[in-house]
Amino acid sequence: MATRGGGMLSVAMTNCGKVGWISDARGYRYDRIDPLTGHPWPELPSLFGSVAREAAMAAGYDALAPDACLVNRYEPRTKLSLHQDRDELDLAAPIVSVSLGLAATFLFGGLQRNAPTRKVRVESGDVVVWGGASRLAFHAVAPLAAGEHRLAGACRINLTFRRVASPA
Ligand SMILES: O=C(O)CCC(=O)C(=O)O
Ligand SMILES: [Mn+2]
Repeated sequence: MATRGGGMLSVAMTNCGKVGWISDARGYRYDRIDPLTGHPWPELPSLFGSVAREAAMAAGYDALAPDACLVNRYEPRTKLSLHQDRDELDLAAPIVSVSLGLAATFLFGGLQRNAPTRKVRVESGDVVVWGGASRLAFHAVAPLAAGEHRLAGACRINLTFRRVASPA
């Protein structure tokens, strides 16, 4: 995806669910339409919904009913800069993040951009959940180390489940 500044995000992204997170020359936002196809995003598979719901509950939050799943694909050397997930209208719902494929270093900071970050190694199958007081915490992914994963090959796939719609 492109950025407002005319660059490209190094991490490849797509979505499933009612809305998807997109970035282009106009900036970033959630949209019901995939700009690449002109069609709505594929439905969020019910198994994905169960994983998100159960992970949120296991982490002590209310059951999450995700309406968006951002799919990130990292190749070696790609990274995600420090940011907050704050484009969702429902900030009461946690974020559920599932890691697959190559391991990565997830950096989890505080509510201020300059707060120190904690390094968390995330391996295939690991799930990170943040919400409540940490919902707007800054976070990042360090440049991916080269490697070969038995199932995913030379890449890491991350799924983040989000509740975007405003609470009823
Ligand atoms: O890849 C990850 O572990 C985090 C992804 C993320 O923060 C995002 O998509 O907003
Ligand atoms: Mn994020």
